[in-house]
Amino acid sequence: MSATDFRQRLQAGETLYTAWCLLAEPNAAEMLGRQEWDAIVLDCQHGYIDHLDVLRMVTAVHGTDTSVLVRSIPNDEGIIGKALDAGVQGIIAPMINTVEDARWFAQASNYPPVGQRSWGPGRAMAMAGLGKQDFLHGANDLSVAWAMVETADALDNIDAICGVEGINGLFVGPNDLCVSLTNGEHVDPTRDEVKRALDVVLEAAARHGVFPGIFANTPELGREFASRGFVFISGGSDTGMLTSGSASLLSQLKG
Ligand code: 3PY
Ligand code: MG
Repeated sequence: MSATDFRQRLQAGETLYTAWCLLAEPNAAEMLGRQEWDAIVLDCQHGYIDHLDVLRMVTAVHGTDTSVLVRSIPNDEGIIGKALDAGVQGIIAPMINTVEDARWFAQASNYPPVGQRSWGPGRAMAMAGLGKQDFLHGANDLSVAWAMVETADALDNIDAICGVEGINGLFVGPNDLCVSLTNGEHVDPTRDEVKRALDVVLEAAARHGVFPGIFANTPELGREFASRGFVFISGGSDTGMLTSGSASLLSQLKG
């Protein structure tokens, strides 16, 4: 197993677990990379991670067996190209609600003829150990493009979204999905509306042969999602681990 095997491992039927980084701290990413996480996600949408941080965090994790993915920013194809050029194993694109959004995302993450990714993969090509020609022809299969399902619109358009060539996975954001399905009333991934929506996502993923992934707010939810058939599951953020680890230590210390 190596960090670059992310897509092959999913194809082989493994269920992979990822830590979620919000802090722009290469050393923290490296510490997570040295543990048993299959992957870490660098969150450029809600985390404090910018273009340059992505490069620094990817290189910090290099040398471990942990894969690195980036959650991109809506309507920002720059971060997608830069992250792929830095050698990440996948992009998780938020708020892919329509077939047009999915096409935009597939264009940004794939070289022609599938998309319009621009050439300049210095580090990614070195990591893959490939020359220019082989990288140009192989790169589209080296990473996974995850379209985030976070709204009622995305559910309505789910078949069109996963039918777009170059989209390899659906990744559910159950918090935003709950907000959307309850018209701004609730943010609770355990609600029945969300549970029913997860079946829609799992069935569409199976119909189209794309990977189903999901963000889990708690380990209990993560286990439930794995048993339902999700194959890529987030299991906690760096900030959450810092807070809960610190709270547990303090309570042991002070009694
Ligand atoms: C959501 O649950 O909406 C997410 O985007 C998870 O990060
Ligand atoms: Mg979200």
